[in-house]
Amino acid sequence: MATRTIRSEPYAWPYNGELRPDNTALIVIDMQTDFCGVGGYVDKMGYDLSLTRAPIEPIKTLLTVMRAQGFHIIHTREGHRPDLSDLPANKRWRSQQIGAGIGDPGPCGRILVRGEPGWEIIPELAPLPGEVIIDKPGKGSFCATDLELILRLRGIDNIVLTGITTDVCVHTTMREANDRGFECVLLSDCCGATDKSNHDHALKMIKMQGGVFGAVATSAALIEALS
Ligand code: C5J
Repeated sequence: MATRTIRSEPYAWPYNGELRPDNTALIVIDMQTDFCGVGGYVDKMGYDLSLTRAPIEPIKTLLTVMRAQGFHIIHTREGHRPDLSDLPANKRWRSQQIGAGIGDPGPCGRILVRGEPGWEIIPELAPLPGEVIIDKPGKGSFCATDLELILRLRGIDNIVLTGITTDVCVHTTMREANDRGFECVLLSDCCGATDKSNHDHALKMIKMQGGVFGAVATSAALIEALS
């Protein structure tokens, strides 16, 4: 079968040209009200929601294309158990310092707590029945989850990373995946950070050293390659 790659930096991804629906997963990270909705965690911290909402439409378009072609689709949600038994004390303390205490009541229910309205994935990007959802207590999607097991059982080698925030949960997940041998690409227009400069620098970091964590592309480049 012919090889297929996409236009990306600093190399054409994936490195071996083996881009297929059966060995490639799209991961949509933390597109929850708490990170991009009015009254959620990021809003309470006082950040500009337009930055974390920017990837919504590009991800929606990409989901339509990749779902139609049968790619694996995986969603993640950051959040804690209602009794907060999986919430490190320092994480809680730090969130309180910025006025958005994890576990405290807010306009969208208790902040970053599983089952609360703010913790839900936004309706525009709601998972379809059968799509995998990973609930994670931390930034990385591999920490204290069964994500790696699911990827290995499905024979997935390549991961397309999207979601929020570029510099925190998306970057941590990309680093974890890269260390486990997965071939990763981050789609720049399908990610957003609470700070534009952090977003830009997070992309720059990936491209160092020949692609130290993988590659960076746009959703247009991926869609073009899949057409
Ligand atoms: C953060 C995330 N920033 N999804 N979480 O706390 O990036």
